[in-house]
Amino acid sequence: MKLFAIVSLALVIGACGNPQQRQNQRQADNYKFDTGIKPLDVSYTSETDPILKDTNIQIKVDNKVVDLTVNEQTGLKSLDGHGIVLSDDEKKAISQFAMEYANKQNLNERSSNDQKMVFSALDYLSQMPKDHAVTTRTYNDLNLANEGITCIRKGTVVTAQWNTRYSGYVAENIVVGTNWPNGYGCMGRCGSDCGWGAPSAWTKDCMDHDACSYRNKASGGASDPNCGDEFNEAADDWIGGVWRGCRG
Ligand SMILES: [Ca+2]
Ligand SMILES: [Ca+2]
Repeated sequence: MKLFAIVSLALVIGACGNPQQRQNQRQADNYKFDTGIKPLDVSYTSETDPILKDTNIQIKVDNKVVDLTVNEQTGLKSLDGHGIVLSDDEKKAISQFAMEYANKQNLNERSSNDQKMVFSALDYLSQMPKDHAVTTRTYNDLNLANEGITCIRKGTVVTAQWNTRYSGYVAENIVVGTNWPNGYGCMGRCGSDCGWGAPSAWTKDCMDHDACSYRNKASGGASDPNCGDEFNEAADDWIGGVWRGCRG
């Protein structure tokens, strides 16, 4: 009888603790990118807390590290690049890794949010403006410049707004989804050009960034000092826009 009581108590304690549910879910993968000079290692780890619904993603290229925290309900919470600047080869390596990852995971609309976030984070970093330093930013506070995640729909007219080194405010009315030349197809889509079919987000901050970087490149301006801030403000859109339902 006493033994039965002890066994029962142990079962009850075991059920309450339920280590299966509380354990963080970890994923990781890596890739070697051949630059022709020395190979670059790219990797990611992600760890999801099933209670808080927070996922910490760490992306490494060579010895450079970017940390992101994403919440299943609120989207991108923070992005910390520890002040790194990515070279063209490093961005190419991250872009290749994003493709490898998407192929391996068979990324599609029905993929998990975690998988979409890892892919979008890699895709975002691969499009970093030249000489742009990735610093620490949080995405909980919205202001006039960072409009959070505002969905836009293909075929509608949106007023893109941005600033440059010389001009405090520039605005232009643009039809969402219109194709501009030199890699600017699908205006308003988060990501370069029209992508290749992976789920994409279409948002206001991504339109602002597209328009800023197209107009500045077209006029010979550098992308970072003019559009680095628009790029920062589009991070939450790029990474969380798909699961917010901003499908264009
Ligand atoms: Ca935003
Ligand atoms: Ca700007």
